[in-house]
Amino acid sequence: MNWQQLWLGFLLPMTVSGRALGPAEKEAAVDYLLQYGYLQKPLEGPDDFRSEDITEALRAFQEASELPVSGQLDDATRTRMRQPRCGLEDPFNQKTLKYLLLGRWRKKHLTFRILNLPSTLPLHSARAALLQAFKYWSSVAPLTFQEVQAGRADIRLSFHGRRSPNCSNAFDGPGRVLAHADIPELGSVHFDEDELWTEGTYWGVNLRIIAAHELGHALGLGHSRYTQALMAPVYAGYRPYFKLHPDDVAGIQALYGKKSPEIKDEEEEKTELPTVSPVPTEPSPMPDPCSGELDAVMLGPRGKTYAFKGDYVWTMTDSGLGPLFRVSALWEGLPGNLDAAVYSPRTQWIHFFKGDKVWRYINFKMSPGFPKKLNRVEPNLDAALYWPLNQKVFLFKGSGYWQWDELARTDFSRYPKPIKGLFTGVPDQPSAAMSWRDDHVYFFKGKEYWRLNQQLRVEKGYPRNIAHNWMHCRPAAPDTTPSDSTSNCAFDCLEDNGGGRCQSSV
Ligand SMILES: [Ca+2]
Ligand SMILES: [Ca+2]
Ligand SMILES: [Zn+2]
Ligand SMILES: [Zn+2]
Repeated sequence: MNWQQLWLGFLLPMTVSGRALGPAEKEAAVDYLLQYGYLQKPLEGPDDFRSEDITEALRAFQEASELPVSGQLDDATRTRMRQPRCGLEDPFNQKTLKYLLLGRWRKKHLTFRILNLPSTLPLHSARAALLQAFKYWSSVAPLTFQEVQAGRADIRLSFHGRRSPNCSNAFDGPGRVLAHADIPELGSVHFDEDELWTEGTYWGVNLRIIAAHELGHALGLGHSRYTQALMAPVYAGYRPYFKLHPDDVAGIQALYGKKSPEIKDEEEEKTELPTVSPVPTEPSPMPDPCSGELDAVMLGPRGKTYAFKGDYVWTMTDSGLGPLFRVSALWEGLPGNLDAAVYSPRTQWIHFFKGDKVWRYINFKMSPGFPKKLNRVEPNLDAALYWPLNQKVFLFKGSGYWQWDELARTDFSRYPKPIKGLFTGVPDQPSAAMSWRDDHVYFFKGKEYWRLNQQLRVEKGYPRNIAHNWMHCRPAAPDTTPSDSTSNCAFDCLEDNGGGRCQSSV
């Protein structure tokens, strides 16, 4: 019996939300734990894993990822394993739980060479992003970096794909592993050429932040257990005002010392950088979350808020937006450009609507028999929401709504009813709607959103700006929307905390 069979044998009774996990999912999880150093193949004896070892590895991964430590392959764990990340292992510093040092250069003046650039960015933007990545480190440690155009360089940056003559470690296509790097004094920094590398936008993967992370490895830092640190293994998404975390600074200074003030001035002059320009705004199927316009929003399982636009979906958290995923990468078999999405905590079902079809998923798995034809309500819905007070799903189209009991045969003959008869002050043809974890119902249309009170009336001060309050996009000019002191952030809830710490703040 090989280790995979053993793993299946031991853990087959393990279920998530009442359903058994497929063998492929378990295998993928074991592969992940192996690949990133949470699980080691035994050096001698039978080539298999004991279930205790796998449980222990899952616990270590959950602890490092700040997830509930269950030792089970639960949904939160599997979702985290799907997130894009660095290709290096996570042998965290078990003693201090902070930065980990892997090695150091015996000199502080290093040369670097950019061997090629990604095709997804204008050359000057890509170069500027890479140069800025060096600057994060040289501004806090007494390091200088000098670019060379030819010949040997200490640090060599390049983009390669699934195969490369210069790398034994193939990349894996779009998503998952984004980049990897060698520790000192080797100096290779590799980026996956199949990623959508971007700058100045929430689209794709931010080249500057990932380059800074990989340079951290090239300079001798391992992964940090602070999920907000640059050196955290999982990509936390684009952050417009990105800065090094104190743990990143402490790590690099432990290797190379602190930067003295006079070196700082000299170095800043030398490496004066062009301003990093955002990607050109040519027509693209990639949505810009800052445009504010959405196809659908959903408060999903475990309090995660999803926003859908075109072929893409992203999560919205208290600290900003998660990375953009293709809809079909999360929910296999689901098309983009959805009409509406709604999750029901009563049934655990997620329903997606598009045209005259409806799809049902439990977490990320499509239920048998779906998609089905939508034949008792009109096609091309505008929006959908679950209302916890009566545990019904509401479907919206034009100026009307249907109220649907998922577990009973609903008589739709008296529907649609006028939206305005139940939801006072809400616009017709909403783009999206949801009940959120602050117990308020929200409607979205165009660039604006409305919040309703417990009597389902629009509250004073609405509509407000979606991009500003939900997407954390800063307007170029001071925002004149009436707001109180807490209105800048719609997300006072930490992710995955079960909703217990929610505060209403929009
Ligand atoms: Ca990849
Ligand atoms: Ca819609
Ligand atoms: Zn890394
Ligand atoms: Zn490589």
